[in-house]
Amino acid sequence: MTYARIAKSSRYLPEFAVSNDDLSQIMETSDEWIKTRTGISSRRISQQENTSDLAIQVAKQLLAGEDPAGVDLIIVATMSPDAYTPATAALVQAAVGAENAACFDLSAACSGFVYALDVAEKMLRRPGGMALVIGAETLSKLVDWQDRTTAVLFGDGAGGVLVKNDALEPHFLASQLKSYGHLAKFLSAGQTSPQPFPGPVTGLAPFKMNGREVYKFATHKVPEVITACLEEAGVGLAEVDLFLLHQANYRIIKQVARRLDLPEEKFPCNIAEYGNTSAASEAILLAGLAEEGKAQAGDLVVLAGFGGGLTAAAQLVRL
Ligand code: B82
Repeated sequence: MTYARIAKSSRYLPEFAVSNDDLSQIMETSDEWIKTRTGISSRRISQQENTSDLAIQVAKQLLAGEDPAGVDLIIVATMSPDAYTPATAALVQAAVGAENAACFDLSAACSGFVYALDVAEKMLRRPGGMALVIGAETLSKLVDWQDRTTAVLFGDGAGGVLVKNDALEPHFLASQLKSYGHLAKFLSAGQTSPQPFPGPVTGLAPFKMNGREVYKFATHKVPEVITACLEEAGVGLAEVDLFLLHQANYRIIKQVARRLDLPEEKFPCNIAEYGNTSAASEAILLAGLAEEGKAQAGDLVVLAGFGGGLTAAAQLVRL
């Protein structure tokens, strides 16, 4: 009997950085306004690359030194896929030559990476098997640059992990995947509408967010799913080394730490640099911390996502 574990993490951010001051040139906003409400200073914006291009960079880094034919599964968590079909994961498959992999995209917005990691762990039954779990977004293509309340929030990027089923002990210790469909209207992007017959194919609607409602949701539900997840594993809050939360807003992260009565130092953030990258955010954070040696093998980590759906998800993993 072997168990799945996170063997490697990686991230890829588009080159082009857009600062708050840059945004204040094209809309009525300011660095001070954005920073104090969100914690964001800058975000990366993709100019030429689509979501699959970002995901492919991550996949290539994850598979360096591995046989791509040994990959059983590729899941791309995204709310900004290249297309409705083909799946972004299929484009990743072709780029890395993972000819034996089952490939699909997973749509759970900013909870998508945690959802996908849980699905991958449960699907990856072959001893020695491998899965790529990637969160990738080009949210800039869903931004209404006339709407200063949402346009300043989002960024593009990708992060992911290589999951290997070769551990002698469990590394995925508990998970809570929650959805609250009755709250769906509070956060949407890419809304479509039925066409009159016979009508042209039309575009997607941009981001719409009821900030007050989603903020209330996040600050109440995230502590709840984290607590339930730890209870399921029989692990105490104090035993956890790091809480890697979706990077939506630094006030949410501070508030969650406060509600759990934990020091903010256990909640590392990169929202200042990259803004809200939805499904990519926890994976980008994890890979960055691993690069800096701040997340290491053996660490006990909670990953927590929350977003459109509305959804909230938490997972306890031993790195
Ligand atoms: S906000 O409503 O404008 N606000 C909180 C009252 C500012 C202090 C706001 C802002 Br600005 C940015 C993000 C949120 C927020 O609550 N985001 C989310 C909540 C739940 C799920 C996902 C998100 C997300 O933004 O991804 C509120």
